[in-house]
This record gives sequence, structure tokens and C-alpha cells, in this order.
Amino acid sequence: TSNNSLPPNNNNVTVEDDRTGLSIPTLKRAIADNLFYIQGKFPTIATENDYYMALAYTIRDRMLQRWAVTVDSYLQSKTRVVSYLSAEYLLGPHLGNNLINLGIYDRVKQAVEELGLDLEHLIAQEEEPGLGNGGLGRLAACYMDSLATLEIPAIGYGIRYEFGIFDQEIRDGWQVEITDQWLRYGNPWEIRRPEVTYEVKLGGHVEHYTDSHGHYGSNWVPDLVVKGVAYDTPILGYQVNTANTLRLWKSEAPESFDFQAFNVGDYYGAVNEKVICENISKILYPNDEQIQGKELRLRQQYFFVSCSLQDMIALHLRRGGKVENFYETFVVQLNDTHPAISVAELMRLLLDEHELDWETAWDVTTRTFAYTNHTLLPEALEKWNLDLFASILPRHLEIIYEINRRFLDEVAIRFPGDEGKLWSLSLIEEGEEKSIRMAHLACVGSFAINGVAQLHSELLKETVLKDWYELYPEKFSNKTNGVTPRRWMVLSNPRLTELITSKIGDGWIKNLEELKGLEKFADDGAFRKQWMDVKLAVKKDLASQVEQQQGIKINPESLFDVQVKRIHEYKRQHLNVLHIITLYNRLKQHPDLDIVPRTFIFGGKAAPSYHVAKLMIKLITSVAEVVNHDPDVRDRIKVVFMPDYNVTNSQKIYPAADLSEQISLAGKEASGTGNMKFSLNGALTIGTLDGANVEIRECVGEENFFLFGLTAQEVEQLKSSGYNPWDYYHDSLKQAIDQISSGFFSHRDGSLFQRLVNSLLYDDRYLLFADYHSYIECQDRVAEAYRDKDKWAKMSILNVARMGKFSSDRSIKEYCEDIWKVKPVPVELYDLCPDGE
Ligand code: Z15
Repeated sequence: TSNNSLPPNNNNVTVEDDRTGLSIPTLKRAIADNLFYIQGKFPTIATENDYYMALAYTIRDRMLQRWAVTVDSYLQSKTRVVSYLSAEYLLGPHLGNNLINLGIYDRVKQAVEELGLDLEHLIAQEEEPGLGNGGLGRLAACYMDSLATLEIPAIGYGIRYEFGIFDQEIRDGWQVEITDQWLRYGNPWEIRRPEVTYEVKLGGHVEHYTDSHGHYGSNWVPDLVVKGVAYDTPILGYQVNTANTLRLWKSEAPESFDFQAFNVGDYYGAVNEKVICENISKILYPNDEQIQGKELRLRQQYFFVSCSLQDMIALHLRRGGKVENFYETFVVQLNDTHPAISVAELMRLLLDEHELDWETAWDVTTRTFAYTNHTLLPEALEKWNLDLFASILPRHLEIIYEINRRFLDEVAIRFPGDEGKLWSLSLIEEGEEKSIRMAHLACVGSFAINGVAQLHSELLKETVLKDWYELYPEKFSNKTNGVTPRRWMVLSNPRLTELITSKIGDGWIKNLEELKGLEKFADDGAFRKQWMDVKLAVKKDLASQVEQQQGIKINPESLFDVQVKRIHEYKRQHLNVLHIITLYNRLKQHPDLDIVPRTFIFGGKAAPSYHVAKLMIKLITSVAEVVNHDPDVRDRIKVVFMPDYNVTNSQKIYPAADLSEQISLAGKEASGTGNMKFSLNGALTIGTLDGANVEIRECVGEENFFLFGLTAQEVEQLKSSGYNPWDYYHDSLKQAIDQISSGFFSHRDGSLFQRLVNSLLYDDRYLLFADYHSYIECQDRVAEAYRDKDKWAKMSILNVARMGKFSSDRSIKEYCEDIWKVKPVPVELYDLCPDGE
């Protein structure tokens, strides 16, 4: 069945079902119906949000048949299901995406218009589920979209945080965090499954016993039991029947609580315990690539992992499977080490709850898991303090010790007499503070280990996982990240989508390599003109939004130079700032200098406890204030910090960019995925040879990519030969730094940015100074290139035409073939209730 064709309107159907019909009169009736029967409002008093809710339920109704049939067909079938375990899902709003994937966007737009409403306004009502921090969570969301689109049986497991990533406000140039309240007005996309619950133990101690057959057993006596309740959200594929499930766990107190408290009379104690239980899924930790080792975070990780594995085992048994064949039903992908406790938890479930012997349990476990590493930053590698770990997961500590003992025995045989190997591979880090190395647990328990871009995967094997690669080379592979063209093109850039489709048809939406077909239009003058017209129209949209929201007038004809991503020293937003100051100083020195007008756009959140990152935001806004108001600049440069960068806002930003800033220090950004979204929307990249930039450059052609900076190898060499930032501290760089530290941008307050300046002058871990000159020189080339609009148009078209590789569909196909060994299972719609009973 095609989603684009009109619903069957044959002779025996005169009135469409209000819950499934797709004709415009039916859609209108359904919206009005939901407005009254769900929101309880007449049109006269309904708010825009009421209408959004009514529309959301109308669309959900149209997904339910696909969803129920998909779930049912997986239960019936014998094929493997991919289970994606992630502590974060940065989904973005559902409504627009579901309309695209159902193929009914235009029709619903018309229906809504006929009701006197505007679809874009309604879509804008949705509060996005910000259940992630940045790239890692967004990748999980893109992968869920591709899994469904490719008709792969899959389930995503995670945590239903009550408060997602904070909302960011900028006050006096500083970041202020505001609690996210995405559930405030209810969430029409999720369904609570009160019958799908599991108990999760925490704390306490372990008792050992020998049963009547002489078998050893362990009995974990917890001091707290929490209940996980499933909340399911359908994830629809693009123009297919598959609707997979995202199952997020909410923590609650078990029912038995109130009862116990009543008996004992300890009312305060019981309520307190209830609060402790509910706290587990309350809030997302707002750090990206920065661990804090907090107890609650470990509880969160274990909580969702335990619920998910118990659920998988239950589903496997329901399919008639035997527990020792678990891996035939599920292959479990660990999204970083956040769910790595899975390895110990599956062992515990198999040993203690299902009474398998160690060898069988270990065999099942190591056939089940695969691990994706997302970072090389040492400060982001998860370690748990041993005492903390023992106090929450005493049984898992025993299991980890036993895994480690057996593993190190093997290592000792492989590398006789090599004490160093034992130290470096051990799951336990010895030293002043003992800790558990979660990446090592993930490596030992997984049959596959991958990085997220070619360079990253190579560096993994040479650095943080070197010893593991030596031991198990066959486990390692690369799976370069990708992004979904449905959200990041079709939904966010309808103008470009239409232009591209008018030339090459719409096959590219599912098969992104078809964008290649645009290459032959790159020299077509009329097409270039249309291309640049689209870009200009999109830039005007963003410009008016900026003016409306911040009162800053920006010139849509200027070069939109954009850096949006989490604020982090390794991503080097401050290098971008140094370029702005350099340009500003040139203008001050030569007021009539003919420069290419630029608008610098920044966006991104800083982890609340990451002081230097917050100071970087203050630096951007301070430089903006000076530059934007200096009459000598004559509006030739403008600097904008877009507050509250999130999925919703980003959908308006990527399409409007001319230049994409991907300027991390080589070797630090594992992949990046924003880099792909920009280039796919026709921005050119200025970037280092880092992460997926390397592959993007290979694909789009080096002549269509602005490269600068040291390579990862050169970085290593420079660091080992003793890097000294003072060697680079002269001329325009010195001038810029001295201005920052003298208070030029901070009302003569010379102390404000001192920590930031000192971190550069006396350490400069991310080699800003070493890359500065190369960056400035490259930016000058960018400006010159932008003067020739026709040439620029060609480069932009070629970027898009050659980005086919970076679809998350391609990434997922590689996971399916190389790691998961699963094939598409098309879902046929059938009536689950044939007699209507
Ligand atoms: C995160 O967003 C990423 C890695 C991490 O280890 C954590 Cl904790 C969070 C990002 C990488 O920084 C980025 O380069 C990559 O593209 C993304 O994960 C998805 O793989």
C-alpha cells in the first residue's frame, strides 16, 4: 500500500472511519472530535495547544494499526530483533515527522487550514522530548528512524526522564538553566503500559547458600526495590508499515510500599522511600562527555538496563524460546558505556534467576552484546568508584570479579609474564581509588566493538582500546555515523526538498545516494540561481526570527557562518571567537576595508557545572555586544548567540547556513553529526581533519571543503615534543588575547575572562594557538570564495550531491549486515480483530 495514494474509496465504503480515514473531510471531523472528546473543548474556547493535542491524537490514531501489527508480527516471527540500549534519545518533536513518514503532510495542512488554523503553528506547539544531551542522543533518534524505515525489527530502550535537558536562557550574556517541563501539558505520543512492569533491586547485601543438590547459589537481599513502568512511543518508518517501539522506563515505588508503611506506622519513612524510587527517572544528567560519578546516575543506568533485559527475556520466553537461546531473539547494541552494566546484569539474571551455569550464561551474554564507543576523551570514559558500586550493586560486583578473574587467566596465558597487560586490561582499576572500568566491561562482554567514524575507529585501536584490539582484533570495526534525511532534509528544509525533487524525483529520501543525480546540474546556471534563491529564502526566515526574538537585525545577503553544538573546549568555539576579533580589529584599523559581510551564529548549551564552557558563552555574547554596536563596523559583521539550541531550533538553523564550523582539535571529535546536517543542506564546511569531517571531505571533494589545522598525528607529535602556546603568541593573535584579558570586551573588567585566557596561555590543551594562523588564512579563503556566488553555488550543490553516504540508513544497513545479522521484515497490514469483536 502506498501512503501517498488516496484511501480506497470503493463503492462499499461510503463513510470513512474517523480514526483511520485520510480524506480531508474525515481529518477535519476527527480533529474536531478529538478536540471535544479528549481535550474537552469547543472550538470557541480552544487554545492553539488544544488544537495541537487534537491533531496529535488524530495522527496517532492513524499510526496505531501499523504499530499494533508490527509488534504482533515480531512476537509471531522467529527473526532476531535489534535491541538498542541508550540512556539518551534526543528525538525532537514527533508531529511533523510523523506527518512526513505517513506521507500526509500536505493533506493535513489543507485540512487544518480549512479549520482556520496553521499547521506550522500547531507543529510549533509541541514541546520536544529533550531526553538527551547532544550527538549521542540524537544519533539514537536517527537510528530509530532508519531502523523503522528499513523495516528492521527493533526496539529502543531508555529512560523516561520527567525533566529532560534544561532550557537555556541568556541573561546578561550568561547561560541560565531553566527546568525542562516537557510533560507539562501531557504527551499524546506515549502510551503507559501499567501491566509491563519489573522490579529492580538496589543496595543491600548478598547471601550465599548451598542447595540440597550441593549447588551454590546467591541471594541478593536489597535494601530498596523500585518498580519500572513501560511507556511506549511508536517510531514510524518512512512510507512503510513498520512502526517500531521506543520503550522508556519510569521509576515508581512498588504498590507494597504504602501497605508496609501503614503496618509499621512509619509514614515519613515510606513517603521518603517513595520519593527515592521516583527520583531515579526524574532528571537527565546534563553533561555531554563529562562524567561525574554520581550515585543517582549509576542507579539510573542499572534501573533501565535491568528493566530492559527482564523485558527482553520475558518477550523471548513468550515467543517460546529457551533462556539459553536468548541471543537468537535479541541482539543488544550498547550505545556507549552508559548501559554497559548490562553485561553483569544479564549474567545475574541467567545465573541467579534462571539458574544457568556460568559457562552457558557467559556464552549467551557474549553472543548478545555489541558495544559502540563514542569518545576518546579520557575524562569521558566511565569509571565507577568501587565502594560506591558495591553499595548499590553488591551482586554485580561479585559477578564482575568473577568475569575479571576468568578473563585475566586467559590474558596471562596469552601474554605469559606480562604483568603490565594484566593491569591495563583488568576491569578493575587499582590505585589510590579503586574503580570499575565500564569500557572494559563492555569490551569483554561484547562480540563486536565499533567506533563512529573511520578516524575515530583507527584511533580507538591505537589508543584507549589498544590492548583490547591486540587481544580481539576480529571484534573491531567502524560504523560511520549518519543522519536521517527525513527530519534533516524533508521536514526541516521543504524548499530545498522540493527543488531537488523537481530535478531528480523523490527516490533520494529513502536512497540518499540518488542525490548524485544533482551533480549534472551543478554547471546549470538556471539551477544554480534557483539553488541560491532557496538558500536566500531560508536565510530570510531565520533573519526575521532572530530579529523578532532578539531584536538583532541581520543581513540575509551576508555569509551565514554557523557553529551550533554543545559548548566544549575541545570543540573550540573560542577559536571561532578569535577569528571574529581578528576581523573586527582589521576593520578598526582599516575602516574602509572591503570585507565580505558575515553573520556569525552560535548556539549550544554548556553543562551547568562546566565553568569554562559557561565562560565561553559569556565571551561570545560579550564580543557580540561590542561588535554589533560599533558604528565603525557598519553592520559588516554581526554576532548572534541563539539561545536554547535544541532539535526544534536546529531545524531552522542548518538549512540557513552558508558555512559550517567543524573546528575541533583533530583527534577529539569522535564523529560529529551536525557536520553532516549542514553539508546535506548545502553549507560548505570549514573544518579540521577530525571525526567524520575526513570522510565528508573525501566525498564532497577537497576543492569543495575548507580544510585547516594540524592532523591528529601532528597534534600528537607537537604535544610529545613539548607544545608551548607562547611560541604562537604574537601579532593579531596576541592582540586579540590581550584585548580579551584587558577587559576590552567586558567593560574594562580585566578579571572576567582571566580563567579562559590563562587556560590558553598556560596550557592550551586543545591547541587553539597552534591552529590559529591556519584557521584565519582558511577563513580568508572562505570569504574570497563567497564573493563568487556562482562558484559558491556550484560547490554547495556538489556538497549536497555527494553526501549520500551520510544517511543513517547507510549506517544502519552496515550494522545489520556486519554486526546484527538481521534482515528487513516487511510488515503486512492485517486486521488484528477480524470479526470486529
Ligand atoms: C556524546 O554526545 C558523544 C560522545 C560521548 O561519549 C558522549 Cl558521553 C556524548 C558524541 C560525540 O562527541 C560525537 O562526536 C558523535 O558524533 C556522537 O557522540 C555520536 O556518535
